[in-house]
Amino acid sequence: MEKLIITAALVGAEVTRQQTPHLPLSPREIADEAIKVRVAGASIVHLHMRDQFGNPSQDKALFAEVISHIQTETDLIIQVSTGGAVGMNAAERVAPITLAPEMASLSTGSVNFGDNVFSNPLPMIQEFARACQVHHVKPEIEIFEGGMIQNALTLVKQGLLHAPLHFNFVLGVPGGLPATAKNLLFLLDLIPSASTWTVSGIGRHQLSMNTLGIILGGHVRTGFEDNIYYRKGVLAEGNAPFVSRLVNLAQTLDRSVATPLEARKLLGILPL
Ligand code: KMH
Ligand code: ZN
Repeated sequence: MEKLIITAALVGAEVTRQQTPHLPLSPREIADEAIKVRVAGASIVHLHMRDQFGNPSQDKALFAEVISHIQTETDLIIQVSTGGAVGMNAAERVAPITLAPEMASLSTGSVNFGDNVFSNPLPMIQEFARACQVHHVKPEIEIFEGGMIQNALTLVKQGLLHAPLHFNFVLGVPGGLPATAKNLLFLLDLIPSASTWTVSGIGRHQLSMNTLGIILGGHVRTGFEDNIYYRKGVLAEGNAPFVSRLVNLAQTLDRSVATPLEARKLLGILPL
């Protein structure tokens, strides 16, 4: 199997300091968290920003500050979120792509998201995919439901996405596809064979979904965006302990962990 790429989704848009005191919020805190997960073995950081009140923000200046710290202090692959938070408009969401990071998330469909709807109409997806092309950003296609894969394939036909595609299956969002082995296998059957993929499990499903990702030859995403508990009732004291646990698990299962440079080659960001 190819080496394992570990993505750390450090912050997210939904988790609050009330839920966990360990959540990084300020640009410096987020950058420090990135350094810690790099030391632990992550090669990609998936980034959301928060404003001075801790609310989700797609402010370009905040992204620029954090990206500058991370690029100066690590060799991590930076993946900005274009999902932002439920209710944000397209102009807000696309803003960080214009900083030309190496990667950006791209959700290719709408899904119920708890009490809300994470809305991604096709024209918006096309706009974000075009922005990725203009700024030479590798999209990570976020899949919360099976039909989203079909939309991604439509964008391939339209010349807005190009193989090899990279997918992230986000399973277990309330209202989305549940985090089960059967659902993961179902999704894997739908993607083009040359694709790379990673898997994220929400809440208590994080570790089980990550374990399946390691065993099945995919890649894994961990971090506070998806889960704040290290184990039942015990808050993780940062994102790095999640990453360290996956590194240990991968070693136990005889899978080596990719460096950021190796991850760039596996994802086609750099030639092999
Ligand atoms: N916060 C969610 C509504 C992404 O980053 O691309 C969307 C999200 C997906 O987090
Ligand atoms: Zn996200």
